[in-house]
Amino acid sequence: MLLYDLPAGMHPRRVRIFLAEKGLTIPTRAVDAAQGENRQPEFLRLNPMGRLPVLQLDDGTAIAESLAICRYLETLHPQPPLWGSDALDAARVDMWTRRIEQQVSDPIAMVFLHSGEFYRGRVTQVPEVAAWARQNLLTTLTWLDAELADRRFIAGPNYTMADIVAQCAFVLGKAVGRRIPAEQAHLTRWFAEVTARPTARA
Ligand SMILES: N[C@@H](CCC(=O)N[C@@H](CS)C(=O)NCC(=O)O)C(=O)O
Repeated sequence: MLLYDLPAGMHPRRVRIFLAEKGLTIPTRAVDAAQGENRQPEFLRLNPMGRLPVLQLDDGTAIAESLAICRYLETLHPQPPLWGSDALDAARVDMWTRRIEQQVSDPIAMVFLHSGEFYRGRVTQVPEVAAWARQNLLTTLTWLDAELADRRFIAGPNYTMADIVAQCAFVLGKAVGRRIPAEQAHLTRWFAEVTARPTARA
């Protein structure tokens, strides 16, 4: 296997943390997106979307999409479970992973895409989209803070894929000026705990 990585990217970071939590090491190749390496024909053959991460299997098969890569690795290496340990648990993790991706991670990515320096000249940036996402996130964070009032992690008592997606989003959130407000005590407590894990800087 070979993992095509973008060290500064939010989505590739999900996979690196996932691997570290599993205690797995996979040969990794950093792709130079700043120089457009991910838009070259060789990379587009792996992922026509030109995005990272991509996991290439030994037979050449390429799996793109960070969640699909983690799901695949979870099936191969179920311990320690990061996607639930029975059907109900797995459904809860799926439910929360999807919610976090749609409500938190995608809007933070939108702020970055539509206002960040990296994407200037690479995509059509619409500042209003960034402003809308930035504003909308305030409501979302209030909701998530209340959700975390009575449980330790996003999907329940255990650290899961949903936490990984959320922590990676908030790391990017800090960089784009959408930090967790200090008064959101539950979310702040959760973020301090997940970012103190030895795997957080993988
Ligand atoms: N939904 C995809 C999103 C992948 C994505 O947007 N990756 C970004 C880095 S975080 C990327 O490759 N950006 C480089 C570019 O668009 O040129 C996933 O979960 O893997």
